[in-house]
Amino acid sequence: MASKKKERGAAEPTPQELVRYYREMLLIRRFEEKAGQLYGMGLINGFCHLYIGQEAVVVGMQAVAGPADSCITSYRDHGHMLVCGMDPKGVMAELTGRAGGYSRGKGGSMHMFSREKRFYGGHGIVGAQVPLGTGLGFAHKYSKDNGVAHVYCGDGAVNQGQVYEAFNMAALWKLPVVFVIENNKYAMGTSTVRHAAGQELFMRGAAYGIPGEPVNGMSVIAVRDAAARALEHARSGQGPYILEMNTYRYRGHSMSDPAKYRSKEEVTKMREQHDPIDQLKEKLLADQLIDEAGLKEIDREVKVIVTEAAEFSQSSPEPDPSELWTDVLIEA
Ligand SMILES: Cc1ncc(C[n+]2csc(CCOP(=O)(O)OP(=O)(O)O)c2C)c(N)n1
Ligand SMILES: [Mg+2]
Repeated sequence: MASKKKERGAAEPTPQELVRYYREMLLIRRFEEKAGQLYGMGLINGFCHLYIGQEAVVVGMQAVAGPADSCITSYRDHGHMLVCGMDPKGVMAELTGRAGGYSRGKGGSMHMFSREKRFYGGHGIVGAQVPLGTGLGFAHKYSKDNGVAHVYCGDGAVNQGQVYEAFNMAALWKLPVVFVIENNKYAMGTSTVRHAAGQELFMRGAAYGIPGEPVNGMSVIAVRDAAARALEHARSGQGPYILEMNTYRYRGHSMSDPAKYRSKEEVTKMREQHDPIDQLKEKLLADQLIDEAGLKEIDREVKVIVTEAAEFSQSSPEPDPSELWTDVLIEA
């Protein structure tokens, strides 16, 4: 039942796996910093929501994902795409609205998909991905492919009515879905204390008999452990599971957020004391799983990937004007 933790988690991560998680989190961080820069230079237009601070959540979830699992999230989606294995060049080029982008430059930051990588968006309507993701869970069950749908949403999104319709059906039909609530403490400028009746968001499925647990979303190891438990539950036919990831975003809601609703001290404290990348780096060094030279090499590799993505996002041409008429209506 809700909030009751089961004993079983993931097997201990190997040193190689821990280093991989570090690399993946760093890739997201550097990619997002670069996207922020390109936005500042006027090369990215429209909305752009960065994932900086929340990296451990998607990296820990994907660490124990199954080969057929699918993923769907909100507009804060760049990190999810990178960890699902989508090409950083295609993601960055979509941000700059170029033909080489995942939606051929016509979708932008919030609207990218890859059926090949089983990433189903990128959704700008708050909460809309939750029923869609429940549908992915239905598809997994119907096709018996042993997959689980990883359905991400924010703390603000869980106040949406459609989320509870989805919870009801997912529980009723025992669909293989893990609902991942990324509680970064704010929905735009409104804190959870001001927008949510009850702060235990992992309990929000209790009326439907959906188990839930709170997770330290700043620790990739804690996320991985909870993810293994939740995915096992869903994959074995016991129905949906809720994970409330307690996390934090360092940047504004979107690039156009003056951030007047929280203090600089609050952000600094999270960055300095709870950063997911720094914490894992310290562990890797303390356990002698890597040395300073090894860390520098990862830094360098990540920088190359991000630089190449940024270059591609500027050299790829803008979509041809004829593209205005494609993908608008589909023949019946
Ligand atoms: C249905 C709907 N209502 C309002 C908005 C405007 N809006 C965009 S993001 C957002 C806040 C969502 O916060 P949360 O779910 O916590 O996600 P986060 O941005 O923190 O990742 C709002 C109200 C929207 N896009 N869609
Ligand atoms: Mg939020």
